[in-house]
Amino acid sequence: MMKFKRADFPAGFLFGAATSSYQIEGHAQGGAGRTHWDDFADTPGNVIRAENGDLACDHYTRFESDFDLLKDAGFDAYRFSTSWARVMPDGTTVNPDGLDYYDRLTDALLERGLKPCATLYHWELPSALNDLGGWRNRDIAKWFGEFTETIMGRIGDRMYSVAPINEPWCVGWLSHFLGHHAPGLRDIRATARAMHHVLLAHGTAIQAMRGLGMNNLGGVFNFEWATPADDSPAAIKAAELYDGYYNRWFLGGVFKKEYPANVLEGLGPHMPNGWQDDFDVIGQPLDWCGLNYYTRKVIAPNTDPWPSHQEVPGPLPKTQMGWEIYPQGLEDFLTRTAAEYTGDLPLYVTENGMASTSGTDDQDRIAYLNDHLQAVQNALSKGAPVKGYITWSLMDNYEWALGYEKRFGLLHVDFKTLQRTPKASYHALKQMLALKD
Ligand code: IFM
Repeated sequence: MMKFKRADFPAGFLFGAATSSYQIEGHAQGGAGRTHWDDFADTPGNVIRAENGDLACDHYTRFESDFDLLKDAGFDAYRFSTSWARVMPDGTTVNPDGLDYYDRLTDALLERGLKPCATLYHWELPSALNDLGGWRNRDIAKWFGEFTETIMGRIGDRMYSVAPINEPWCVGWLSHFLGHHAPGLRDIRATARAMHHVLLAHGTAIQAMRGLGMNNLGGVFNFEWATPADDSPAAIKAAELYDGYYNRWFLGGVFKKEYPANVLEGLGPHMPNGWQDDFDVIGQPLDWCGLNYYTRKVIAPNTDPWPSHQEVPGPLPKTQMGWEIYPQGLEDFLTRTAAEYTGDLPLYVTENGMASTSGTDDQDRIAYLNDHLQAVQNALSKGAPVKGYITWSLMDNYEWALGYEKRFGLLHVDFKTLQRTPKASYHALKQMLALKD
């Protein structure tokens, strides 16, 4: 069971569960357009068993009963994303069914007293826009602003909160430098451009939503703590660079209107012309900052070209993803973000959870959640203004290049029958959330 009660957290502290469109909806339904993730998954070798999100959890037709389960657990909020290609199949032309879908989904949340927390983009770009260069093309900011106006023009009046882009590091570095996600590039020039344009698009979307009169707008960033492999100056420098391009690039751009110097050493020569003039858009004031946190990495130097380092195995227990379990990193990121970047701005843990092979008796997930909620408590007691905790994920789903075998859900999904079965972690959280005094 959970070692906490809801009452152990400050009054009004929000608890929620998260998902994303492509990972659960069933992208082949409802007139959605082809995305660069579909192209990536159709390319041999990119995704385990070449699995894709065509059906996924069929949340597209089952969202009402999924929200019943969310409500029955006692959650306050639901973090979901809107698929650009469902709303605008070719990136620009509106699909009325797509807008209707998110309209119905929003009302279904509100009818159950759940707060809708939207993310505009969670990694599936219309292929037609990828054909034009995708995140490498500066025009993506304009296209994304138009998408933002279209979808939020329809549902923005009923959102509790909105963030433009889930995990900009994944859009930039993971997808253009490491090539692990769509569009699967390994190209430093593409990386520099995507790392910048993703923030330009973020700021453009914030401007668009302010123009619609919306508030409670934030950014959702992912973080990995970088631990030097040893005490040597070279290992410390390597870990600082990992911290720079993983964590500080995005917080620096948005909250300080500058990029870390150690990252610019490598990316600077490849940046688009005039990037220095974009920080007023990138640094649009926000109402909150969201932190997605799962793990740390142990970093050692190597002799490769920049960034000249590598991850080495760490000694801690690992999840099904092979990720070390390191709750201290969550406490440290919450306190460091407030101290160095955001001050009194509300912080939310917008994703945290683990993939596990333990099926419905997921005691390991309960332990993980307890340890990370303890980290939140520690950060609160040090003064970090943490206002909520949203776990990843409501249900087992499509874990991108790793297909359907990595299970992050509070609900087990049988991918043959699509039946949902609450796991022990679902029941434990339900019990915790009911303890209001
Ligand atoms: O499944 C992903 C999600 O799409 C973004 N954050 C991390 C999760 C687990 O890898």
